Amino acid sequence: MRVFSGIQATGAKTIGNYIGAMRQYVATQDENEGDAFFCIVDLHSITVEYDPQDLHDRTLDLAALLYAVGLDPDRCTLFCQSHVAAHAEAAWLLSAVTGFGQLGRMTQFKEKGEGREFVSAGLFTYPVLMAGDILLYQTDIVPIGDDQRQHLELSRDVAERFNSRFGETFKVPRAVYPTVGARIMDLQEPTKKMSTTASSEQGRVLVLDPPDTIRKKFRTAVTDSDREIRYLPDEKPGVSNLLEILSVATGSPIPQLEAGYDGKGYGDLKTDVGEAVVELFRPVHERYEELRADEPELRRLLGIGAEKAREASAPTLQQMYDRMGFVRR
Ligand code: AQP
Repeated sequence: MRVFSGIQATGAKTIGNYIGAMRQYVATQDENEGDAFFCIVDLHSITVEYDPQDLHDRTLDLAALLYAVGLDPDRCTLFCQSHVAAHAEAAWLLSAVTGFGQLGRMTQFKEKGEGREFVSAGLFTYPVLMAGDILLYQTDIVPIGDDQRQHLELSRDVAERFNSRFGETFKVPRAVYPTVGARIMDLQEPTKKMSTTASSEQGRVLVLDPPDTIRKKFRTAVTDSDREIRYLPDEKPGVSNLLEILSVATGSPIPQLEAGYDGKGYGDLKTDVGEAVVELFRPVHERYEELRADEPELRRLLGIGAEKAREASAPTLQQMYDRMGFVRR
């Protein structure tokens, strides 16, 4: 089964990115050895205001982090989007079969563009680039968080439209979401998604936050004025979010956790989640420091990944050009 997923090189990565994406990457790598492709989508990162030096450093930070959480360069392909020119080419070709109206309905475009003086054309067309990322690899499954649902639907529509206009070219990919934690919520505003860019410092927990910072953020998480520890996402979003995080960090199912808190208060839950997350990330922190210190090795590994990705994507790109009527040689 071919797996593909992309992750942006902007901002420090949150526990939401870890649960929604990275953890699934490692699981799908293990289940589909040699057939999983993960992409640091650096071209996506320029669609909003950014600093070039920051993009450069964050790209290497993210590569180190992805290896630290368990991606294995011998068993999967990790690469940077900008290293494989096919991605930019595919985006342009696919723009011919992407509707302007459909792009305008993307909620992420509306949210990220709202209230800004300058909204880049790239922010609008970003989902086309994403569709190309996925389709170039004849992908079967795309492990993502719930917030990417609409973009994945668009990728499927684009694949179908291309196939019916130019002939069967792409596999139509299917998304896979984590069973628990598909949408980790902001700790201070638990009705909103925890976000790299939109959440406040206290509202988001970073994978690389120091242990005491992690503990403090959970201790000050917003819950409600009730006392009962129950998993009711609509009525008790704060408590339910903490239970989901605890469930992922400990491996215990939510009903079992709920039962264990009979007679206990929110303070106990917050302390336990904090400790469980500190333990979850402890080995990641250690591996990250080692990997990040060796920049030449990171670049070497990304180079090998890019080579494999170029090889895997080239036949599909060639087919796209051929089917669309281009004279190539
Ligand atoms: N809160 C979340 N819960 C579960 N999954 C999440 N993801 C993001 N936030 C959550 C998943 O992480 C993957 C990579 O995301 P990305 O960094 O490429 O871009 P994003 O989705 O835009 O991430 P952020 O952190 O939310 O940044 P902002 O808010 O700036 O856009 C994706 O699979 C995503 O679903």
